[in-house]
Amino acid sequence: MKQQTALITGASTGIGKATAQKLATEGVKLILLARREPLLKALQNELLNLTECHIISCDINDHETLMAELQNLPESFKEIDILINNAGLALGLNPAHETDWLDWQTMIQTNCLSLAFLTRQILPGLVERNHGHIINIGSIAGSYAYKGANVYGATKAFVEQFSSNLRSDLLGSAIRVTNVEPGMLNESEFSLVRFKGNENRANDVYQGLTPLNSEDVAETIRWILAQPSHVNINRIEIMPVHQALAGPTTIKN
Ligand code: 8X3
Repeated sequence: MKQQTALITGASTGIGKATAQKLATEGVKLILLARREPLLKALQNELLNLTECHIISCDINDHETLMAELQNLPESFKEIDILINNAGLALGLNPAHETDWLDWQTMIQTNCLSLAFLTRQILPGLVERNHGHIINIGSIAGSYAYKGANVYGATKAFVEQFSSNLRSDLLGSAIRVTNVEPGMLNESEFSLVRFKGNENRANDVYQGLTPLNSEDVAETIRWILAQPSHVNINRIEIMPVHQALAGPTTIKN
């Protein structure tokens, strides 16, 4: 069987990096996309003995550069089998009327527009080869409302519905689409970005509970990809034991 090639966005840290590490152990060739070149190079070096990696250091919101990079992929990376749309962010946890409009714009731009843009670029190749898997990283915030999630949650609801609608459009093909919906996750820059570098606020979110880590989600992605080719995991929701719809628990063992 042909060696698979996966394009992972937001590959330099968190879920993206953990997924790259996981898929490398399965021998999947990787296209790693993120803004920070030094981090991508370090990851490429780390995975050197496991698989081939091509790195694209560019802002996913720079669509012109992104398109040029995709058009100039090295020959052996041109046929992408797996797209992991992981790049995304939350900014702020303030009530809607106290938020920064630019934060809303950035979240919609990155989480919705750029995810849709990249998917639109990759889809024709998948359809032509009648093969492939798109894995979108959504969030529990796309299904459940909580205070301060306002536009972030709405962007993840977009990702969830976009995933379902892609499934409808691709019905009759062999292409699979999955929306992965993690809850509270540490060991990534997610919370630090949300609170704009304020480490105390970022860490406060996880006080008294054990959140998911990126490896938990990466392992779920490995499992999704390993399903027989006639099986599509549509959505999968993953929370830490210490999180439920009521919010983080205060009960301690
Ligand atoms: C982030 C998960 O629980 O912080 O996507 O909203 S949560």
